[in-house]
Amino acid sequence: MDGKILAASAKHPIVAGQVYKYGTAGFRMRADLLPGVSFRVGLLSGLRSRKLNGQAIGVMITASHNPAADNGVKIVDPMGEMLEQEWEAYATRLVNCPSDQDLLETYKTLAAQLKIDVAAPGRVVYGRDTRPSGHGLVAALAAALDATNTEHTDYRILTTPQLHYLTRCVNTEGTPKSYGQTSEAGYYQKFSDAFVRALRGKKIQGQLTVDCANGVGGPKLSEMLKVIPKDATGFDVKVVNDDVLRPEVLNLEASGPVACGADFVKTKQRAPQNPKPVPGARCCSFDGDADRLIYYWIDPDTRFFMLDGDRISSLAASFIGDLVYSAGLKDDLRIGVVQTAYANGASTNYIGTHLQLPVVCTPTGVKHLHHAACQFDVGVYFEANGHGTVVFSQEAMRIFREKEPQSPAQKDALETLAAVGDLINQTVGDAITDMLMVEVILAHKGWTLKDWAMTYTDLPNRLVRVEVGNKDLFQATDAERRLSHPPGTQDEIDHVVRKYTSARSFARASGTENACRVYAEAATRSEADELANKVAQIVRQFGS
Ligand code: G16
Repeated sequence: MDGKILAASAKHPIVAGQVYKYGTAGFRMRADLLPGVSFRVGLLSGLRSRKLNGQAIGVMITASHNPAADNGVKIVDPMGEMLEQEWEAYATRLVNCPSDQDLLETYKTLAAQLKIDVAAPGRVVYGRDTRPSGHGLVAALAAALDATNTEHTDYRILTTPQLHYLTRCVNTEGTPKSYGQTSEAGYYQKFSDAFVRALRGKKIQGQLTVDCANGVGGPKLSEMLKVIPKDATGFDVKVVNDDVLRPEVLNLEASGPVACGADFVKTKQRAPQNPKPVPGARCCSFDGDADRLIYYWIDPDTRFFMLDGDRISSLAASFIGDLVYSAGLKDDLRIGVVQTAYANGASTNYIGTHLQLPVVCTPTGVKHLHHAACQFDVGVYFEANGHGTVVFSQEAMRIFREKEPQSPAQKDALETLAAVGDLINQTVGDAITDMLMVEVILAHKGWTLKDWAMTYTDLPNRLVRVEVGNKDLFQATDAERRLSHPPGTQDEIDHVVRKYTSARSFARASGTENACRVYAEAATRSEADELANKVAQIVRQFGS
């Protein structure tokens, strides 16, 4: 096997002088820097599978919200969760080996250290988004799997959440924990069935326009819509920005006539301009790999209004909380909400004070939020950027199915909860299933987006991306709410923040882009903008 690994590695080298790091969502950078990374991730995922007794490991090739020229490689654990954190360090170590020989030795050392039999059976499943560079990266990955005799299945073009779904299905098929059929068709069927059940005969009102960021979500949503019965649900969807044949338009970020996608909408606080949004129409945007969702509408009076991840989170928490109460389970199940520092202060306040639910704050990255959410029986987690889901414990799902109802209202609540639990992708945030969940909740409540928006008033906020010489100088602490490095930066930020009323601001290095992010909120729009710009200026100064 050694000779095979050496020969294959020589064909898929890393780029000398480049430092690679497993970041917020795996390795993510310019696609031409990645073939060697993809090869080495193949080696690592084979090891991970063998360590876990041959369970399948998932690998997704995507750069999600990043520009079309980027790509990324990330590893998915057997139940569809993100790779265990300890293994991120092994991945970083393997990927940075300077030579093929060094790589082989590190591979063998890791195997010995972790007591892994490299000759045992291993299995990896993988998929990619629509980026043209995905082809070559998949070939590099497969070369590593062949060289190490690891069984592998190429599921080709998928959304990221579909790959997470398939990974869990492969590992649970034929067991009592079976998550669904191991196929793309199985994904559509499972969530479409749950959608119909969760609606419980209610009809969705009005058309929904879905901007798919010209990414993989476009064709996949269209497939889903073929399976959802339109007459029974009233679900009328207009799919826009679903051009996956021109890679250059993939979640185009620069403001301009074709800018689109959830990241654009969230950061620029504007609707995509193409097609021109119809005032009053219900709209939402996905990102490039369909794991983020943002709702919005153009109000004839107040113009653009956005309902982001915080809003989705509070909507889901209030709906599920009410159902749990109606089902008579208030004292049996712990519901909690997980957010990051980017959550609008008004949402945290609403969830804690009005919904009376515990709120936990974690660093950015689904891996952190998911883990914290699993500590509850029902854990609602969303990042403000629209990435998130609701996780139900096995016990909660069992109670929904098996509890003997004491009244028709309890029966209704229990059946709705069971259906909602099936509707929400349990493996990771999923724009398609999250969207179906939001539509179900709005239909149950009989709400328009305006009704939903009335639940609380957001503090004006601004998110800024700041290019710096070396983003790694910026190290955060306290769930990323403060900077420990470079020394002095946080003092300056605190000093500026103190000048504003009800203000909050923080800066952190992005784990997916070569930049820092600055978030600010304050009592007025102009103050939030001004504060964000001032903090961005501090970051520029310390980062140069
Ligand atoms: C990824 C992660 C998200 C994170 C986002 C931005 O999303 O999965 O959890 O919020 O990156 O992270 P950062 O601020 O560190 O760049 P996606 O949709 O790009 O895969």
